[in-house]
Amino acid sequence: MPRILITSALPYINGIKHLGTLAGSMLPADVYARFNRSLGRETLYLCATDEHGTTTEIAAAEAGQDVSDFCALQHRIQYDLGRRFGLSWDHFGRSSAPQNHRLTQRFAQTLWEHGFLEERVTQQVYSLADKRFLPDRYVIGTCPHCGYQAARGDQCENCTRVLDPADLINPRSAISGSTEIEIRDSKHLFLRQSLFAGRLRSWIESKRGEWPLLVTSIALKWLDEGLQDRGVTRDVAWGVPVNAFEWGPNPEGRRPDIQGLADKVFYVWFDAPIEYIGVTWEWADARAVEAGRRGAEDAEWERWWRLPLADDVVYSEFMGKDNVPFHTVGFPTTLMGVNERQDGEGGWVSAETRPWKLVDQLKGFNYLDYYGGKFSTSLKRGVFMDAALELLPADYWRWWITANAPETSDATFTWEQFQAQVNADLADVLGNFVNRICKFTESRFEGRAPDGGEPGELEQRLARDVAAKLAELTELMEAREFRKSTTALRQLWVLGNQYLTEAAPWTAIKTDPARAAVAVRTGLNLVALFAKVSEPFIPFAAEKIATAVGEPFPGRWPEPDEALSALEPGRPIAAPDVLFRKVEDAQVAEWLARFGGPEARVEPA
Ligand code: B3M
Ligand code: ZN
Repeated sequence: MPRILITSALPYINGIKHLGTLAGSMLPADVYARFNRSLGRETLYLCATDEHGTTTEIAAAEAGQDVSDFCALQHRIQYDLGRRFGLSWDHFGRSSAPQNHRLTQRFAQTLWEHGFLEERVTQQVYSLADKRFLPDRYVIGTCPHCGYQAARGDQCENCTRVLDPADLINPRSAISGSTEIEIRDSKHLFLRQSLFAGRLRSWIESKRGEWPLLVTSIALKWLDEGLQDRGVTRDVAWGVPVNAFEWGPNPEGRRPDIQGLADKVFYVWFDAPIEYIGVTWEWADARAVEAGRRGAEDAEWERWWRLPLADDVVYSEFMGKDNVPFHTVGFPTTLMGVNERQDGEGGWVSAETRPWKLVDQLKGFNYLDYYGGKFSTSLKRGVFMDAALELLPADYWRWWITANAPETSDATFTWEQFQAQVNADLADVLGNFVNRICKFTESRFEGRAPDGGEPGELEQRLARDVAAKLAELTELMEAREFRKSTTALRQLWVLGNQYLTEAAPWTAIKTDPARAAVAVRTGLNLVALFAKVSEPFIPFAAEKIATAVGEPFPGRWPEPDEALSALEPGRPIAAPDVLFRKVEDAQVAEWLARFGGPEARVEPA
């Protein structure tokens, strides 16, 4: 049996996430993790906050907080919201954790010693007033092309032209507004990605057909455009320090310029993916501490990441399409460059007896929009995780988002469609079914699964249909096809409703109590089945459903042929409280007014 390692793209620390972030990473990863656990596979689902960089420094400054206090608080907030959404992380770590510092520095050292990091002198904007280098987008000025006065140093928002800070007329600092800025030389480390183009291409080619087309085409497009070497350090204070003191010579015998690299930190996109490994170490450490030890042995977390220890691990990553290049090119280059080196004669040799594992399954998503426009964190447009939970329980959101997962194209959230779908699927189909059969058991069978009677043709047909649908659902879940999985699951619920309508125990009980007993027992078995197979999607309701029919929670994913035989006669049954209240028109009207509707549309940048 494979072991399953799952990570979802690490949410940025600055601010609460909107539904689009959930849709493209954390929620599908959770659904997949829960599915694998229910199959009895050893599963590790990890996530963390992505904390470093200038954006964080500025968000902290705006909040009037020290950056490390700001991050600690925001991490806590995101952790709590994730839990309330039912995200079943085995650990929710932080890219600023010491484990990630250690790994990032260690990987960089190896890359240097293998000759894959190179020093280059670059020109950076320095603000005398702020006493710091400014990243491109924190330099503001007048666009030389269109005259827009608040153009950013990386791009003009008005005419969309890509800029260099040096192009701007009257440049000033976005932090202080000061015009006392100058261009200074600054030494940086560049990752020589261009050397890896061939290795990356054959790796990506080998995933064609297995990974979503969206993912392989984004990756190949990047490779087709020619891989550029990439600066992986920054003149920023909040990040993993380069700390090159212990680095050995590179293949040309040169050591890094300690002086020139002092005060630099790694670029956030260099250290953030390494945190996938870092958080595994954090998880192992947390478990060790729980068990009364000081920390984990390396082997405890390395068994998920280093071959051959991790030979039986299948590693799946989940992310939005904008993150795909960093996961198909950037991070794999880091790992390949640690695992291998050049032999000096145009060949490559293995440099690591226990090489680091690359991703096996990369699931990328398109965007979830709000009324056809972007969800926007900076403009606070759309529905965010905290507000969503004020309105409705997590399962409503989990269901709708998964049923509309932006897998083959972008998807759009509208309140009207949300209302229609959750009312139909959750209240009318699932909720109503569970309620009808449990209530009837309470009122006519003294709250116990009835004995007696023999299953007939109707039950045999149901068993066949359920087995086929269940097999289909299982296959779709293995393939990480979430939208189609919800369709199959809904069809399973519908089979239950159709059966009850045909078997009509409420009529049968008047003339043929044994027949009614069979129908009720079968219906209760369907309830038990629904609890198990719905758990990955709507875990909170699934738990109530399981409890209603006395099933353990979370249950095991059923085999198709045992699907309708879990319940022994006599088992106590207690109808749950209303599982899903319908979303009313008045609520939709109120939420439209609060969050904005079609008029809230923002044009994509
Ligand atoms: N922090 C999330 C984003 O781009 C970004 C992902 C990092 S994954 C290592 O929305
Ligand atoms: Zn412009």
